[in-house]
Order: sequence, then structure tokens, then C-alpha cells
Amino acid sequence: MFQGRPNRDSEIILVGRSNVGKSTLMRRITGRSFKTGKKPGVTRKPNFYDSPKYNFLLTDLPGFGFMSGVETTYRETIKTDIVQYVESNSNSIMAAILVIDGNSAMEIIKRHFSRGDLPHDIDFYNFLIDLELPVIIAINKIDKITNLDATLDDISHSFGLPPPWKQWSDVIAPINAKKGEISPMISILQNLLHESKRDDLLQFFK
Ligand SMILES: Nc1nc2c(ncn2[C@@H]2O[C@H](COP(=O)(O)OP(=O)(O)OP(=O)(O)O)[C@@H](O)[C@H]2O)c(=O)[nH]1
Ligand SMILES: [Mg+2]
Repeated sequence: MFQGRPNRDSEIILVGRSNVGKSTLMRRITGRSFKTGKKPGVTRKPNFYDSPKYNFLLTDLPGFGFMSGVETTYRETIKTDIVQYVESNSNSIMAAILVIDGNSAMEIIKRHFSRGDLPHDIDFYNFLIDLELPVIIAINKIDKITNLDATLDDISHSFGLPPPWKQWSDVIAPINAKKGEISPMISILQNLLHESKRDDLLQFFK
């Protein structure tokens, strides 16, 4: 189980496979520096952005799935830790941002389906929905996608959201975390916070 979580009543989490850009996004949102990297498995423990004043926490969780140089058993441990973290803090979690690498997602999803496996991203999405947590699917690295609308439709479809993806713009946010082009995700978060009567937290998502 991950240690060191500040005890706060409101939390937003960043989750997703390794190397999809969660920590890069965390940097963009907070303006603070968090370790990012070219290889998967950079974040091994949660990064917390803590606001005691607002009783609020933004959490960048370690990635699940493939990590270079990491043994399978350790990988499984991390996934279990993430699941336990989300389950035990689900009463405080206001939203989960599921970050996906838009450039490689479909290839990985198709490969898993063709083997008869449930892709990690979809498995995790279902897990979050089962906990009744609001989920934002942040499709990152859109700068690397050639046929954007078609790819977004495919990804949307694989999550059980029938195309066109644009009708799900309250769930799906195409972003480029590296360049800071994250306004579709910020808009969704702003709406969510407003609807939860937490306008006091809007200042963290400008
Ligand atoms: N082209 C492109 N690269 C990006 C984007 N966002 C992040 N990256 C790159 O993707 C790599 C991984 O980014 P991280 O933020 O470390 O990914 P992470 O999800 O935190 O990875 P773990 O900590 O291993 O789970 C880095 O080389 C980033 O610079 C993006 O929008 N476009
Ligand atoms: Mg990271």
C-alpha cells in the first residue's frame, strides 16, 4: 500500500498506463516540477500536490502495465497498490483522470482483445465506473496522431462510447500535455467542480 497520503477530504487522481504522460500533465496543471521520463515506470510512488487550506489533493499515481526493466511480480504489486489506493480513498475522490497515450492506445487495445484479454485501460475504466467515480478520459499525445478524428472514434468505441467521439466531450478530452494544450480537460473539470458546488477549487484548474 502506498504511504504518505496527506489526509484530505477532496481528491482528484491521475491514473493510466506507464509513460502516457501523467506526470507531464501534473506539471502542467500545478506548475510544479515532477519527475517525467522517456521510459515507462518513472513514477513509483504517488506524487501529491497538497492544499491543506482547501482540504484538497491532486494525485499523480504510478503507471500500470508495461515498465522497462521491471519484473512482472513488481508490476502486479503496483497495480494492486493502485486498486487498493482508489478503493480505500473512493469517498474522497471527486474525479479520476484516466490518461491514455492516443498514439499507441488502439494498437495495444487491439492486441489485448485479439488475445482474448481485457486491455488494462478498459479494465481500469470499468473499475472506476463501478466505484461510481466520475471519469475523464484524457487522450494525450495528440500531436503524434495522424488521423485524429478517426482515432478518437476508435478509442471512444473501445470504451463502450459509440462514435462520433464528439458527443462524449464531457468525458473524452484530447490533449497535448507536453505543449500545455489541455483546455478540453480543464473545461470538463471546471464543469464537474461547479456541479459539485466546489467553485473554490476552480483556481487549481485554469
Ligand atoms: N509527443 C508527446 N509526448 C508527451 C506528451 N506528454 C508527455 N509526453 C512524453 O511522454 C513521456 C512520458 O511522460 P511521463 O509524464 O513521465 O509519463 P507517466 O505517465 O508519468 O509515466 P510513469 O510515471 O512511468 O507512469 C515523456 O518523454 C514526456 O515528455 C505529449 O502530449 N506529446
Ligand atoms: Mg509519472
